[in-house]
This record gives sequence, structure tokens and C-alpha cells, in this order.
Amino acid sequence: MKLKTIIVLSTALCVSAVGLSAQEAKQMEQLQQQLRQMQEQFEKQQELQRQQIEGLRKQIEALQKNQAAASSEQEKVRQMMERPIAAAPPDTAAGLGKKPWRPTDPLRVFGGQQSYMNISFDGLFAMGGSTARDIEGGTQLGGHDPTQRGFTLQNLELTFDGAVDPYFRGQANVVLQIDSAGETIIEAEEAYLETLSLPGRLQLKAGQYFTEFGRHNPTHPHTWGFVDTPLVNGRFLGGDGLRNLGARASWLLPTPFYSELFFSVQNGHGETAHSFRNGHEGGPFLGRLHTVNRVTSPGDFIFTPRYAASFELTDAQTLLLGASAAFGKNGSGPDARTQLYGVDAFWKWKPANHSGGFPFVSWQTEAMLRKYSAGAFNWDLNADGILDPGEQDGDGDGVADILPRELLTDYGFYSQLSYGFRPGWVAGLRGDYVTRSRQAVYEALYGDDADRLARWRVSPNLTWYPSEFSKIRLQYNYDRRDRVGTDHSLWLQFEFLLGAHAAHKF
Ligand SMILES: [Ca+2]
Ligand SMILES: [Ca+2]
Repeated sequence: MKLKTIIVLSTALCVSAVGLSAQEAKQMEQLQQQLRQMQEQFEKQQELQRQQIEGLRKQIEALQKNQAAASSEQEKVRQMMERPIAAAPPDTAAGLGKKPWRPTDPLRVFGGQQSYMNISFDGLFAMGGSTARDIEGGTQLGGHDPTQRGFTLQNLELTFDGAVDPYFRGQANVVLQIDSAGETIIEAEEAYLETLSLPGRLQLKAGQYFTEFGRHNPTHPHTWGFVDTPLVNGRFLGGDGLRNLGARASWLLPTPFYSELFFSVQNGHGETAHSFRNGHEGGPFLGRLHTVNRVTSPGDFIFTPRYAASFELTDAQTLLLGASAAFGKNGSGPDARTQLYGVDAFWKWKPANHSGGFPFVSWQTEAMLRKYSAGAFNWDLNADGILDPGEQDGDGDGVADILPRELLTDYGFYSQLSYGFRPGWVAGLRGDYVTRSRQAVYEALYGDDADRLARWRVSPNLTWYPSEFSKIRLQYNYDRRDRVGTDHSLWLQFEFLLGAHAAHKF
């Protein structure tokens, strides 16, 4: 429109340029000035619009570039997820990379061409209550058991595992907990590597790991058939199970059935060596205070042999049998030693026409015997011959007691039955029993020790697995302790899993 005005004015000036009066000349000058102004204005606006157009064009270009980069990045990730792991060890990674990734597959991080890492996360919670006044360490012996009325965080477990290279696989389980005081605890539960290709049917494992003693000890809480740890495990192997830094060799025997020998050597001190060189936080254990040094000689290690074998009884029935022992020093005296023995059995029926593992019936049982050679102990802690506060005088003669060396024998078992009666539904029943062989000298002085007294427990439960990545379990414990009485506990457990490492198998 402005351009049109300029053209009209210019034409008018040209046509009337002949025979002008003075007034007309002045008018023409004004019109010429007006024309110049409008021309300038027009050029300015043209320049402004050109700049605006150029700006918009640049913005569009930048957006197009970003979009291209994003889709190429997506393509790269997709290709990485689908890339076959050509050189990875056959039994850990074979075929894993050949199918496109699905949400139920492990979260997998690749490192270079040959290795990968699975990441998974498990959240295990409980809520409920008990008539017991001493739930933590009283009715419940496990470090990952429900420990209080209301809610308990049993564990948040982060698992990393994968093929390191063609020779090793590695696994780490990092566990977080919130204790009954509300404090967050972090535990380096396991971190070890295992060989993949040793000759002679041998395998080595080294690092921090659960000792292969029996069936329950080397497992993580989310795989358990019950809310809590069996009493024999809690009493003899400790609330957090028997585990430590060490190395283990295993040999697959050349028998027609599965048959394997294990031998483990681990550090024998610390709270995860409960019946061995454990200081018990400075408090008395089995009547005595325990002193513990670091490893000074190979005699300070825990040695754990184990033998396991399995038999296919029929197409639908499998039986596994095992025997374990653990030998090491304990902290009650300079040469005080502990011997632990265990036998275990697992039987499972699963028909050939099962659907996703259901129906099934499984039975698992373990029995353990502990021989604890407790050292002689003088309760005159400062050796001044006078009874001081903190020193024990059980017989009331005014003199700190001197306990003799004595062998404390304890034993127990648990037995549990699980029946997967319809897909996703499992009914369980467990019986626990644990006791001492006879009253010890220190118990005659100070009273029967709750760590040795007979007790038994019966636990029925019902579990619903909406999928292999979640579960909801209701369990009742009937708990009968000598000298304490009967307690009833009811726990509701719930769990979720992210990543496939920990997925439940039926
Ligand atoms: Ca004294
Ligand atoms: Ca005394």
C-alpha cells in the first residue's frame, strides 16, 4: 500500500513538471521531501522484515538440525540394544542381544564390544505386628526380617552383574536399609567375580560373597519362600548370614548326575562371621566377652567345604541333597574354635505340562549342628582381684567369676513346604526348631541364655505373584520360646522388582 502511494505521487510530480508557478514549485518541493521520507521509511521497513525473515529461517534450520541429531541418537541406542554380543561367553550372554529389547528384559549397559552389565533393583517391605516385646533380635533373628510394629524396609537391593570379559563374570549386590531408629544403612552385601572358562570343570570365585553353606544362607531375601530367615540360620550364621571376603574353588565331578564340591576360604572376623571371630559389639556372647584381632595367620580364616548333588527322580521330580561344614576360630579365647555342620535337602514336583511353572510342590529342609568351644574367661576384667562395676559375680561370693573352658553344642532345623496351587498363587508352611544340648556352666551362674534356649515356630503363609516382578505375601508366625512364652506375629510383605536379574523363577 505504501509502495502504491509512492508510485502515484512520483507519477503526479512527473506529469505536472511543466509550467509551474512559485507556489506550485514550493508545493512540489514539499511533495518531493515527503516522497524521500516515505522512501526511507519503506527501505527501513523492508530491511527490518528481511532481518525478521532471516531470523525465522535460522530458527527453523536449528530446530531441523536438533531433530535430526535426536533421531540419530535414538537410532544409535536402538542399534546398541539390538547388537549381538558375538564374543561374549556362551552361557551368560548367548542370544541375549539377538532379540529386540522388551520392557521385561534386563536393563543392560554395554561396555565396548564384548561386555555388558545388567542392573536391577528390588524393593522389599513389610508391615504388621507381633505380641512380642522384643521383636528385633527376639522373635525375629534375621537382619532383613520385619523388625518392628508398623512398617519395615527389609531391603532395597541394587544388583549389578554381567560378563566382564570372556574369562570372568562379575556380580555386586548393594543393599540399603532403614533401621528401626530411622537411620539409613548401606551394606556391600556381595561383590565378586567368577571364572567362566577354567579347564578341568573347575570354577573360582573371589571377593565378598555369601558362604555356600546350606541352601538358605547364600540367597537374598527377595528369593525366600517366607517373610523371615529360619531360626537355625539366624542363631548359628547370624542375622546377616555367613559372608565375608575370600575365595572359593568348586569342582564339577564327572558323574552322570549333577555333583559338585565346593571349598571356600574367607576372613573369619566381623559381624558377618557370627559364630566365628566376632566381637559381638563388645557385649557378652555365650557368657563371655569376645576379643578379635585381624587375620594374623591362615588359622584365622573360616574354611567351608560343601558337597551338593541332584537327581532327576522322574520327568517331574527333582531331588537335591547337600552337606556343608564350616571351621574356624572364635573370639572367646586364644585357641577357641567353632565347628558348624549342616545337611540340606530340596525336592520339587513340577509336571511336564506345567504352565509358567505352575502347579508345583517343593519341600526344603536344613539341619545344623554347632560345636562352640568357648574359652576359659575371667570376669575380673581389670585383674585387680576386686569386683568392679561391669564385672560378673553370678554365684554372689563377692569375687568376679572365672568360667572354665567348655564345649557348647547347639542344633536345630527348619522344614518348609510350598504349593503353587494355581498360576501366581503359592501356599507355604514352615516349621522351625532350635535348641541346646545341655545347660552350660555360665548359664547355671547367670541364667539360661536366650541364644541357646529351645524354641519352635510354625509359619503358614500365602503369596500372590501378580507377575514375576512383584509379590504380596501374608504370613503368620506362632512362636514358642522356653522361659519366654508364646508369641503371635502377622506380617504382610510386598515387593517390586525392576530389571530381570532378580525375577522370580517357578
Ligand atoms: Ca576387677
Ligand atoms: Ca563369683
